[in-house]
Amino acid sequence: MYQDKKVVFSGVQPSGMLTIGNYLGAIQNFRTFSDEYRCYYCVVDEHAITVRQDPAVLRRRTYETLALYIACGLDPTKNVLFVQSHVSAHAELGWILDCYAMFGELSRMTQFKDKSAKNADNINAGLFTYPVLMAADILLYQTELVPVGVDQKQHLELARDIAMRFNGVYSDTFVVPEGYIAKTTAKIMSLAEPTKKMSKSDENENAVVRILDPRDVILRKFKRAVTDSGSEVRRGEGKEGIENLMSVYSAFTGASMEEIEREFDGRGYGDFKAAVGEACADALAPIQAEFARLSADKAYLEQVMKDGAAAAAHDAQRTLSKVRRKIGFTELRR
Ligand code: AQP
Repeated sequence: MYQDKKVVFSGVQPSGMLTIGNYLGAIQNFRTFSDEYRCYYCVVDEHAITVRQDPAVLRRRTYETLALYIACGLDPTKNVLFVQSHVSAHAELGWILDCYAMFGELSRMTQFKDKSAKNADNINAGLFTYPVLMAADILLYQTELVPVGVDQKQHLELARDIAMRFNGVYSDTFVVPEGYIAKTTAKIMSLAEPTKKMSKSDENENAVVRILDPRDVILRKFKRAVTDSGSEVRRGEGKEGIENLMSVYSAFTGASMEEIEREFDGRGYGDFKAAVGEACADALAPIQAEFARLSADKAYLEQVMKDGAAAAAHDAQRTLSKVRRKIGFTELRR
């Protein structure tokens, strides 16, 4: 705990331009904790290199992701916003925790299986141990709550297991974190294949709506979204595409699923898709304007990075020192 406040930690990989899945499943919820909790929101660039990245693009996206955090309402004076590779304690605790995570449990991670299938020519050890680094990210700050999309639930369970295992061996060291998963937006689906998660690294541009997509692109992507052969806007068997669009519409307008069914009763898919596109574009417009303003001020973003790294490194060091002592590493005396 920091200054008697409970801690929230979460991160986003700069592995592509962020999607409305990242926004609705994660970032949108981040700011709800800023007043009550000590919040750490990290751009997890060390996770991003588990998949091959172009260095110049990774650098640019790291700045963009930080700027998007701020543009989405995360005030750097109220939240610790930082870049993972600027705080070496993450990699250090990651290695230590590797020695407390089991090969069998890592082999069961579905994201490892999915990403291995997608990157068959680069199934590197980092891809395999990714959830342990994620556990280190979380446990370093004595985190109580981790707001994430449902795809990260399994990794979060692992972080809890590692924390409990370590605490069991050495006495209480880590807070055991809880996940915070938003109800209707926990998994926004691909617009092209509505049974698959929307992912920022999807090669099919029509499958994803990006936070920075221009209005006409957003409208076009929703218009083309794959649905079903019916015409009624309602939930049900075989209607994953429509249900996904309803979740998006609900998230951007605040309407409940029942209200949406009533609002679009008898109006057909064309009308509904246009309304979803409009609602999404309207909600993203202020974020896009703020992003453009911030992107023009690199000095400001660098200052945020610097301040965030200093604050995070200071707090992370307290946990790391405790861990080092408990496992029997020697200390260098000054
Ligand atoms: N489609 C989604 N619906 C709801 N939440 C989502 N998240 C990701 N996609 C959706 C949540 O966004 C946060 C950041 O995700 P990440 O960058 O750590 O990586 P990811 O989960 O692997 O996201 P992507 O977009 O699928 O990235 P790539 O394509 O690089 O693998 C997390 O809280 C995640 O749950």
